[in-house]
Amino acid sequence: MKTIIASATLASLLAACSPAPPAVDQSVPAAEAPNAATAAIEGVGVVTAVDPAAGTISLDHEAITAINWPAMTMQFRADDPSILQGLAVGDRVRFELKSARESTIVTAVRKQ
Ligand SMILES: [Cu+2]
Repeated sequence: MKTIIASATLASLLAACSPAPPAVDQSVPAAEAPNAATAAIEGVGVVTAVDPAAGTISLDHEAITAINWPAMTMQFRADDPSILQGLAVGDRVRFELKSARESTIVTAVRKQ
């Protein structure tokens, strides 16, 4: 009797464990997949302007291949303005962008 119950249970488990293959959306390039879009991105550059009160910092940054950016000078907004305290024009920094989608927001800026 036990054997019969076990067999029936196994059969129902097998029936339940036949998932369809995961759908792969070929229209979304790897670089724009959700994970890539929300992952933090690092860059390095030199501070060309910083305004902790306004929460903005301009950086002459090197190329950021993760998001296909060439080297350029541009302004970023600090996720938390307090991370800009202690930084000065001319400082060489390593910084972290919030994500590929929110690429003009820096979440960390550290002197090198
Ligand atoms: Cu840029």
